[in-house]
Amino acid sequence: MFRKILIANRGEIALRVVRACREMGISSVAVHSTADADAMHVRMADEAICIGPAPSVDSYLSVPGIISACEITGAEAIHPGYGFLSENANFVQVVEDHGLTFIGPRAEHIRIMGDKITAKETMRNLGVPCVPGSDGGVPDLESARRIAGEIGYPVIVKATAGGGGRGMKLARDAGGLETAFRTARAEAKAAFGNDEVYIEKYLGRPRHIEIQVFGDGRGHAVHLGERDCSLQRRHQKVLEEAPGPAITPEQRAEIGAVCAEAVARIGYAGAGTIEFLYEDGEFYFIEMNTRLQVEHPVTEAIFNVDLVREQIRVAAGEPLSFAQDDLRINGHAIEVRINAEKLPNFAPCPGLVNTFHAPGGLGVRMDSALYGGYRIPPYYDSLVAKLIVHGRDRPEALARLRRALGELIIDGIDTTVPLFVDLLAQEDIQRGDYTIHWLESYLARPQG
Ligand code: MV4
Repeated sequence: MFRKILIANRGEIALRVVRACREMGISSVAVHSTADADAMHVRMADEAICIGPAPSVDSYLSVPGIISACEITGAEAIHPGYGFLSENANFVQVVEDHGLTFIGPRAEHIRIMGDKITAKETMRNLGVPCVPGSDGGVPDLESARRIAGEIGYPVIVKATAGGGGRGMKLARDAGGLETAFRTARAEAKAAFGNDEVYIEKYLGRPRHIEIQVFGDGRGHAVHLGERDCSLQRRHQKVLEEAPGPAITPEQRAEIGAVCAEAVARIGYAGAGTIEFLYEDGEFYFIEMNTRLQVEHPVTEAIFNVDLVREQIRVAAGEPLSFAQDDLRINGHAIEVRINAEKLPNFAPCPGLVNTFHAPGGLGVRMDSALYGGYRIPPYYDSLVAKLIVHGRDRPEALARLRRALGELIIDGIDTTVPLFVDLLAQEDIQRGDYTIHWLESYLARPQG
């Protein structure tokens, strides 16, 4: 096992990794920008090292800075958290070239899943059900017309280098295809330097369901069910829950087995998420994320596992500490993402936190790097806390979430907490009856 791990991240996820390291008897190294000298992850880690100025490109994204920090501190492995360098195949290569261990999948698997056409082709060949569409890239408008005609309108044109909602254009009918195709290509070229696009049948009212998988890197893998992450605004998740309110145990077992088998066959190492659109009882693969996700705690809650501990074990060459048959769902979990943002426009709202009081009690987990007197810097993501509740069933989890939100105090800045109080009063939310469009349409309503 590693003696020392460097955490190439900040905020609540850096703290999450520090906690796993401490429980495993592993020493932790925080890295930080000059703007984060007072950050909680710096205080909580065993050691901390400044790697550059405030802008992420000069600090949390600085490959030389992070590699140097490992050499100075003697860290043997790097946990990337999410975002930043977590899905950068070139970074993984550099880490390995320096004799260090990346806590995550191999560079090859990150590269495959980072190119959405290659990801889809790989998954289809592994037996994972995909959205009907072009098999591969669409080189010109003529091919686009032929393919769209075959699969039927509406269709969506997506950038292979995109993902997470970036670089997508909808064509409702044949008349809209030329504009969708041309603008998707132009935007992809400008944003990613790669104008390759593909076409899919557009699904009108799906849910976003993602399957948590875990591979040991030696051809064995398990799944940990699904999360329903349909409640999103501008492709940012707002609330996630597990299990998915619309998914039956039979569907879970079936799609879960397909996903575990797929990642086992490619020899995948560590945590991964296979994203699907789910409509009328069917799953359609869209993308795979090769990192630990923000919303991993809802899965940890219902399966009673520590996913970061498992990532570290697998990276150190140890086996997973559970088999598929050991994994049983216990109850229901919900996470809300508390952002330093001012409603109703979600404008970023950094600044001084005067008072911070985290809720507690049975079934309540608060992952946050906030503290009273902390000044939230304006340079980074606005996520400041994740409140995760766990109950015996969904109604109990909802009641616990309402209760916990009432205990939470964050004074001095605006947050998205009032939105969650409002959402909990909505019948659709209470019934679990929502698609990927529910939240945006709720926010567009006069009273919402
Ligand atoms: C789609 C789709 C409908 N049909 N693909 C957006 C993010 C990216 N991961 C995939 N996205 C979508 N792909 C087909 N064929 C609708 C979306 C989509 C969406 C997906 C998940 C969660 C929220 C969303 C909001 C708008 C559009």
